[in-house]
Amino acid sequence: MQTYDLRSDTVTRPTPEMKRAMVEAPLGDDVLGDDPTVKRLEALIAERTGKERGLFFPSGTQANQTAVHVQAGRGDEVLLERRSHIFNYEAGAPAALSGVQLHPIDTADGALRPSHLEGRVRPVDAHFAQTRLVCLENTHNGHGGRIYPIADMEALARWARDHGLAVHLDGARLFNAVVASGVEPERWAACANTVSICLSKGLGAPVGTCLVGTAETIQRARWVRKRLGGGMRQAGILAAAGIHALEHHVERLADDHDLAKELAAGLSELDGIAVDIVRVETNIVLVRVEAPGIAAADLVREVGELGVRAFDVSPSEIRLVTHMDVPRDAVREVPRRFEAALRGLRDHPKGGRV
Ligand code: TLP
Repeated sequence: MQTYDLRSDTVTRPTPEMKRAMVEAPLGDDVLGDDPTVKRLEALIAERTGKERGLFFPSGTQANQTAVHVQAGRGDEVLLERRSHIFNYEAGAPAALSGVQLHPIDTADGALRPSHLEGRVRPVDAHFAQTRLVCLENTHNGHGGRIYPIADMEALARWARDHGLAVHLDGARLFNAVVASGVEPERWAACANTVSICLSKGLGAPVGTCLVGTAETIQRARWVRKRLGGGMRQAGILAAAGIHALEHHVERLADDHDLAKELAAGLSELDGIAVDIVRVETNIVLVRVEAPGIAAADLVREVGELGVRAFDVSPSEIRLVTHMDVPRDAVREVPRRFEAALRGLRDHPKGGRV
């Protein structure tokens, strides 16, 4: 039986061409500053984002946490959206590694606007944590891959500058936003002091994230990366995959977006689940489970037995992520298997199949 792994766009495997680029890459010791392929990737990503420097990290989490660390200190406060990755899925790192206080703010679509932040910058007074940094996310994972409207991000950036705050953009899926909106990466990146961009999500590299910013910020980030154990030696073998991804896998993200929209349309026709099709802007589909007595985790288990892998992200929500390794016939097969799983759960509540 064909399986469809829609748990994340992190599950992709390197293509034969990408593997060839990795094997053929010239290498050196990157901790000693000698790896030409890492340097090439860092220069390429800096150029694409219009920033002075780039720095290659093993993961998005380490890049985000380094950005937090270099822009906020112990006891400082960081403003961010409540469903953001930095707040929810980075193992408590802002507290554990940087000693910062996070101030999560609710939004309807993941985009922080000046109106959300007005009055949240704490006074300069010994009673208060000092507000230093705002973290943004684009596309927004927790809000189903929503794109941050560029005009809103530009307004937020102006507001942050006027209030003396630094801005970090978690752009793990920035190129999904670029391809879906047509807004160039430089324009998004201009809204932030630092931007992290993952190569290991929809772009299909096995490992790696780049952080970009000014030469001075990236120099400090290099120290923090080393301290966190992120200094890698012949890392060019991984950076080569990142270069290949940037050169060959950006435009094709549009296929993932089309597939997500078609999947959403198919799933929205089923009884017992609901999909807000207009909210599917990139490669993530959030499915709401509305069948009485059926929890998202039950449906994930049931559909998993039918060869469709997904994650429940709340008691009533399932996340499906499209990527380059999802066969096209998923458009027909995945809704069919969801329908069968829902039927199975209705006939045998609690997954008690006999
Ligand atoms: N997201 C993963 C999980 O951690 C949830 C996924 O499957 O989507 N920023 C954003 C917006 C992300 O979605 C992720 C990974 C990261 C940062 C962290 O990247 P890694 O996994 O490389 O540390």
